[in-house]
Amino acid sequence: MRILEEGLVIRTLGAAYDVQGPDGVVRCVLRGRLRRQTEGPQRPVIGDRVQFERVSPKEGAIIAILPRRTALVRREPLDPEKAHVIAANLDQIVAVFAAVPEPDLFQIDRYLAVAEASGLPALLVLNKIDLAEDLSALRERFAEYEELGYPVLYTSAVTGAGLEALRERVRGKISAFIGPSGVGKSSLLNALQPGLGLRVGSINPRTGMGRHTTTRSELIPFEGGYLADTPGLRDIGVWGIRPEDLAACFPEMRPYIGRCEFSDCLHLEEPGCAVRRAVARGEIRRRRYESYRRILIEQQAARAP
Ligand SMILES: Nc1nc2c(ncn2[C@@H]2O[C@H](COP(=O)(O)OP(=O)(O)OP(=O)(O)O)[C@@H](O)[C@H]2O)c(=O)[nH]1
Ligand SMILES: [Mg+2]
Ligand SMILES: [Zn+2]
Repeated sequence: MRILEEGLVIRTLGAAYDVQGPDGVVRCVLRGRLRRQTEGPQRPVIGDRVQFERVSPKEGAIIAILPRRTALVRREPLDPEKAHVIAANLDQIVAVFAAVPEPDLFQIDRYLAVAEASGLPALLVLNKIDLAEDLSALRERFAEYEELGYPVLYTSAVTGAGLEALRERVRGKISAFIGPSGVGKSSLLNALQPGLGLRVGSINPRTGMGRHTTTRSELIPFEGGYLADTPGLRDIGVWGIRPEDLAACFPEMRPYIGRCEFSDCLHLEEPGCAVRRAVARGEIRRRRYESYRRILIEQQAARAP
């Protein structure tokens, strides 16, 4: 008789998957229909709940992926219908940036838009505040994100500053740490969970940039939830959100959607645009609106032949 068990995919290793079962981690291969699909949404990803069959105490085969509650999705710029799922069943995104050198707000806007497009709440972490000369200026600069509803945390993996607040935010949830390479995602996880021993990169002193130290995503059990360490993303600009869906990824624009003269308004040059009227009246920050425009134009350029 076949006994099916249920578990959580915590690591993907090419053809194999580590599944957290009720009594430990089981290394699984894919079986049946799942195995014949080489790519796409039918492949297990971290965070997936799966049914597996054991072939030995520490080995098994995944039979089925259970329905996903949420999915962090990356789309092909040239074929937005083609979606790659990065992680399933996340509760939130922790978008990490280094406070020094000062992060590019446009890049932050792009990460937040990606979280919104996947329907995931996001919080913003500014790490390396031990290197910041003027923390209150930094706080002032990032207050606009708090106004939009994104919590902003100021942390240092070196001094431990802000780690308690971060711990509070991630406790009992499944959170993915995403952000550029070298900002300290793995370092923060190591600081939250002493003994974890994730590999941490060296920084090019000239550019201040990292070197893609983390190469694959994994879920780490943490205080009743899980933390996902992910590789630094070189470019989150090509995540292929559909043009007509982008405005809804900016929370401050949502109240104006559907109030424009044209129902297919992309809020660029169209007459009677409620979004641009709100920008002119100061109800939407011009800087954020410019980020919206830039993302839209980038996407269109990526899609053009
Ligand atoms: N001064 C300072 N340095 C830090 C801090 N956090 C991380 N670093 C350093 O930044 C470098 C990169 O840290 P990682 O944790 O590897 O960065 P990452 O975001 O995981 O990078 P990838 O895995 O490449 O995406 C390392 O040299 C860390 O020691 C911090 O809070 N303050
Ligand atoms: Mg890392
Ligand atoms: Zn409009």
